[in-house]
Amino acid sequence: MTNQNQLFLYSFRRCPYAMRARMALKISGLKIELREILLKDKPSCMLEFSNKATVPVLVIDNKTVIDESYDIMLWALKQHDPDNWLVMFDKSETLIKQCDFEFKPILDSYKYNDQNKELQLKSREDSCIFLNKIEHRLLKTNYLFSNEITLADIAIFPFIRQYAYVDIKWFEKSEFKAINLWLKKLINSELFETIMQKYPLFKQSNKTVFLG
Ligand SMILES: N[C@@H](CCC(=O)N[C@@H](CS)C(=O)NCC(=O)O)C(=O)O
Repeated sequence: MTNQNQLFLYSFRRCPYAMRARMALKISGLKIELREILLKDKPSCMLEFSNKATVPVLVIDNKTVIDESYDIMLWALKQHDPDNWLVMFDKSETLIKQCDFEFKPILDSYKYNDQNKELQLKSREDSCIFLNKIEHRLLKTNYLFSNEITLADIAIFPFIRQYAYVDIKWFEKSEFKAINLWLKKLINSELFETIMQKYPLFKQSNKTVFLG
């Protein structure tokens, strides 16, 4: 894989799945055309590449399509992994899957049930199983699997960020002190700031926009 391959990413700035894909693509150093879309107005060319109709979608050379964020991360880091994010890959897979398939539905229930306080509080309670797990890890090391950032931190933190902002005052005062510290470091990182910059919408802009 070289920079000669044409790569474009359909993305939505505030989507946590797209955030983790953009971070892995950015750290890989590959040149990526960024196609910022609106979820309520997806471009037909994106749907032609992937009828799943979710972001992120990575298109390689106009033919190969990767439309799962975790697979995009792995693909990018397999091309180039300058900070060794893949170093704990085998060990971190279970935790990432727990985030995606167990924590994420609870997060959605917590986030979208603000009209039903009882259900929201129940979701907050349920979320503690996963949060306790990562708090426990972060009491031992600066990041989830070591003292350096690895794949799991990047795959998981956009969802914890979303969770924290549902009720940031509560979260900051909660027992999850190590998570709070970890989250702040990742949110304030240069890499995250870079991938969170505002891009013009793909449909409106006639010019090619690159990630970063
Ligand atoms: N499993 C997918 C999930 C991606 C996903 O659900 N993305 C949301 C945005 S955060 C989406 O595109 N939803 C479609 C919609 O809202 O129309 C992945 O990891 O890429």
